[in-house]
Amino acid sequence: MKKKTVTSVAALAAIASGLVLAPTAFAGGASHGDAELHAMLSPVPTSKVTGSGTAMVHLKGNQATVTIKAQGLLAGAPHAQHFHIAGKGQCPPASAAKMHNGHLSLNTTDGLPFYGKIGASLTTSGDTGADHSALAVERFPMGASYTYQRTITVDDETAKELRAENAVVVVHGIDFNGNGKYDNVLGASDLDPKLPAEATDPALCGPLKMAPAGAVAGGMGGTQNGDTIALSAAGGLLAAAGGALYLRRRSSRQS
Ligand SMILES: [Cu+2]
Repeated sequence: MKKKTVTSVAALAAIASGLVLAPTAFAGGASHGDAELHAMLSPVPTSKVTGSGTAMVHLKGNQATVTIKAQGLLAGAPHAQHFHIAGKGQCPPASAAKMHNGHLSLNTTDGLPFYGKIGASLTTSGDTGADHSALAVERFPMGASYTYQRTITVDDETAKELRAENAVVVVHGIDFNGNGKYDNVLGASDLDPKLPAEATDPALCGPLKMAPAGAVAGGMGGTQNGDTIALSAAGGLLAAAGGALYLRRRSSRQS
């Protein structure tokens, strides 16, 4: 009996590994249709940020409906936020930090090799371009916690990078020394010498990945688990199981 159990487990593993391959190929072929992307936002290493967040993007052509929920940020301060593109589609590791004004920290430039350049500025109103609105501090969300939702038009390169899962959501603005405001503890900003580095250093970061097919209606989160994606994308047979797994993880994360 025991041997038979082992065989069954091996068979299941073989099936599961086959399922992992199929949706990967499928995702790679989607180039023009609607895309649903999710990201879990985590603190950037060395930032002293303890917050978190989620991002969801529904992309239809070049129209991106963006929902970002963030918490645990510096209160009473604006938080620049962008799609970063054309890097490695990753958030920077602690090893990317450098000494800034005598403190090991990670400024926006330090992270560029990982998350890439700005593709779109996720402002609350007006222009969303990478060039003119990257630091439009009066048009970014304010406060420790916020929910941002806006439909914007992204350029062709950003749309392509979103579909290629090579876009990263970065929320900026940290309080490295915990004094409740942006100051010059880390020197001047690498992006604008008129601003303190704390105002522009990356705080939260999350790579945008295609949402599990069965989880689109469920909303936020849950894209970092390859097995969840595999189960959901496998189609009718396993859709229910994938959805249950997704919801269970979702609720366990929130508790
Ligand atoms: Cu940014």
